Amino acid sequence: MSTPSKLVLYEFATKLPNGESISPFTATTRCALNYLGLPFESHLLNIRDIESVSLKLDIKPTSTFPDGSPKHTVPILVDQSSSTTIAIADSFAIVQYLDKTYAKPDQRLFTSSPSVDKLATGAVNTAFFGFIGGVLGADALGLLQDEDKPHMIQRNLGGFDPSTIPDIKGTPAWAEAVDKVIEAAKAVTSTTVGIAKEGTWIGGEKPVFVDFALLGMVNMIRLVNGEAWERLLNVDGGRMRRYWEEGKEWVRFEPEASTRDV
Ligand SMILES: N[C@@H](CCC(=O)N[C@@H](CS)C(=O)NCC(=O)O)C(=O)O
Repeated sequence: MSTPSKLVLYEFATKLPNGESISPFTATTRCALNYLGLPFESHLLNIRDIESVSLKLDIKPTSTFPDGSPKHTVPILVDQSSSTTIAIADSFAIVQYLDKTYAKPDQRLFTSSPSVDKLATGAVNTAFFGFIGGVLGADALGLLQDEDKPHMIQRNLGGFDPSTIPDIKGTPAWAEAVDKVIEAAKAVTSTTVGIAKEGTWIGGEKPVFVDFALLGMVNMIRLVNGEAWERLLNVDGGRMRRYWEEGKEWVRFEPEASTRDV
């Protein structure tokens, strides 16, 4: 195993103290880096600058905006530990690279079937995006840098501004909406209760990519809405709380190892 001299993770900056990103995908990648014990630096960008940074690094788009145009995303990992600089986007591709390059035999970051890992992660993402899309959209948008809001509304939301939805927090309708997303999240996490008996993780005794993806989602909800997060931690007879307690160390954002490009 080689030891990296320089790993940089690109994330997007928010209005939170220290600029910490709310992206579940950058948090997933942080989890993998910290789990492997790899030192790295976070570079915090404006969302609207992700494209120019990606083009400079010669990275291809990872997806498309709703209007079909190419979309570049964070996380981006840059590894300058060898003579050839390696730059990769997409959390799954990045963690595959880390697994191949840095994981010790007892630290494998995927199951024996990466396609099953990808399907499982898709289930986690689908269940949890109910929080952001339907319930916490305005809260999440409120944490973005002011200059990123027009980009988010125009490019990702087809011109729809979630902050125009009347604030229903504290009403029975709000409690009902949060109930629905908690149920959706529970449906996913409970699937593995009783199967993965050996430990906290979906991966069994040790976490794998889908565990990091779930921790990334839970972290996003923690940052966006503490009340919904508290309720989430109580699902599955407290399994979610144990999950968080054991994994929060890996998902941590270290401001002292970050630089702000905004
Ligand atoms: N499948 C990608 C998704 C990454 C993604 O959607 N990142 C968002 C931030 S959460 C992004 O960079 N968006 C750029 C934009 O909206 O212009 C991954 O797992 O890395």
